[in-house]
Amino acid sequence: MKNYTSVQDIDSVATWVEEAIQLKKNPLVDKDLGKDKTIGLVFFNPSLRTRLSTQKAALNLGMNVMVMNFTGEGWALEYEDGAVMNQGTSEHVKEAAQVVSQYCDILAIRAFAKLENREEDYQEKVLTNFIKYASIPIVNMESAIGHPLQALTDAITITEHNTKKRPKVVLSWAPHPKALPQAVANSFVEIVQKMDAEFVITHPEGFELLEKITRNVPIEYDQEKAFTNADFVYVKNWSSYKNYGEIGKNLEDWIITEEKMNKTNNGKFMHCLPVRRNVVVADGVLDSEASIVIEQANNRTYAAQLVLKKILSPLAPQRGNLIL
Ligand code: AN0
Ligand code: CP
Repeated sequence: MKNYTSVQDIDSVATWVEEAIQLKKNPLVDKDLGKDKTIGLVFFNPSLRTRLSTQKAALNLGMNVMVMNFTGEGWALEYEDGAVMNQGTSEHVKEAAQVVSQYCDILAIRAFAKLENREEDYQEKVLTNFIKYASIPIVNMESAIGHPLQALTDAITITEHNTKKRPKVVLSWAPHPKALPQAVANSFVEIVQKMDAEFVITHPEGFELLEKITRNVPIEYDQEKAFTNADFVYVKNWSSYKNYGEIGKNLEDWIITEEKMNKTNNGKFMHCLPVRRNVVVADGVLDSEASIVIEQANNRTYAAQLVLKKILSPLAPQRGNLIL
């Protein structure tokens, strides 16, 4: 595999999930695969899980890791072709991407949606320009449109906790005081469509995700109805796609409570984290047995490790038949 930029890069979710579960059992099985190889992790936004789990995954594969925070530390990058750079930007992505390609063997990038201009965000200019100008494989650590490392993690976590042939999975919108991107929800929707599940999305009217992504997944505007008999409740806030970046008004009632979870079939509570307690979800749910968010975060390491392994395998020196 060259790049991992979207859930669409996964050829078989079931196979990848199985491979990741095997890696979790024996994380050091490929500890020499990345020997003398370096991964660069480039952040344009904050992170706890993505930064540490991707680093941990690389270390399990024997790689060296370099981390660069652009916010406050890197040069402000320019992305426009032919720009006259007499304003705020100091370096063009053309040079930056080529330079980093000389220091690293794989480059992972986090660049969130800015939520000001939908067309600009959905063009993914940071990710696509790095892919265009870098000469090394690129991994998406959450772009404007998607968070495929999180989605693979979520598929692993659902599979591990699933007891049914076809579980009911609900993606529920929840309130948040600040506008958040659609990326996590988008990638979750894409991956669940590739799994054997009964899938329902519930959100207030006006919070429909891009139709090209949700396709024919049923949308239920009555949250409690959606929760009925759910085996997994995956909770995430996102700001409106339609009224781009708007957070809505008087939607506090969409918080996840114990009463709502009681409608489910002993359902598990999932969230990618970070989560705002008692805004998105009540303490009683997050601290209950139903919550699997900590294990979910643990699985970030194995999702990242599987992706890096798939990228590294063709890069590793081919060992011919050993002559003893
Ligand atoms: C980010 C988001 O919603 O995309 C990152 C989640 C993994 N969340 C926040 O900014 C709180
Ligand atoms: N879930 C997730 O991506 O967390 P971070 O933003 O802390 O990396």
